[in-house]
Amino acid sequence: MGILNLTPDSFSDGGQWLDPSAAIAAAHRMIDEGADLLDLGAESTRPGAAVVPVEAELDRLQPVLKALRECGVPLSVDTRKPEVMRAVIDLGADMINDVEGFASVEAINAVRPSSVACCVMHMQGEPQSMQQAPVYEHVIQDVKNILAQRTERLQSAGIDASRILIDPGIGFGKTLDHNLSLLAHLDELSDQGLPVLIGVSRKSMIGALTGRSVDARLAGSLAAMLAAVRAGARVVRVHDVAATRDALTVWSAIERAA
Ligand code: HH2
Repeated sequence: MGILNLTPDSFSDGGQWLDPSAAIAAAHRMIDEGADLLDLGAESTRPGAAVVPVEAELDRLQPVLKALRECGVPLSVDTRKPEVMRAVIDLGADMINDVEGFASVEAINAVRPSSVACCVMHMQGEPQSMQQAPVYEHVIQDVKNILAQRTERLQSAGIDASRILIDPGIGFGKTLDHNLSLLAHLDELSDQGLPVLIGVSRKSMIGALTGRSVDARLAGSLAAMLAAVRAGARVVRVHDVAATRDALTVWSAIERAA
């Protein structure tokens, strides 16, 4: 899953794709490099990020979504606002990626009448404050329980399990140790065997482990990505599609020979 942030302030690629024609070109480049789907986001959720009004979020998304409708890969939209969900579904989005994990009835109602896939992500707290003091009794069990509650509510609302992915939300209200435990135990996150999506690309946990700045975290991101795939991740959300594709090609050839 290639990341396309249509934002001025995303932590690693903020401002690069604000111009729709640059964003559309970047999307085609990621598809050429082997992306199987794209995730379009118009509001940064990095720690401390400002909330973007609905109109501004839609103004950023609409031209890019319209231009990419026929691009040949499914389009996910990373949003936590029900109004934005409804509008992008009307524009042909294939998946809604909600970092609030469809916590609100409004979010559930926004996806219910459609056939879009739903990525249910776990976040403790709010982006403005989530990294201040995240606390869990037992991080894997706690995240698993919240994800199970959320996915059960979606299913009770009539959304089939085949439409649902889960994501432990690396860096969303988690310390380095929480992130590492979750990455090592991805296979334990769902009793139903729901597919796991993981986003670790260039994140601060890579910086904490390697001491590298955001623009020098590719090697660390690839290592985390492969570890996540080995632990059961089915979709990896990444900025560097070509390098990720190469790493996966080599790693899976070795796995097949084992
Ligand atoms: N991470 C980010 C945003 N959305 N969605 C899912 N499902 N999983 C993630 O791990 C995830 C996500 C944060 O990364 P990025 O989009 O690169 O930055 P920003 O939030 O600053 O735009």
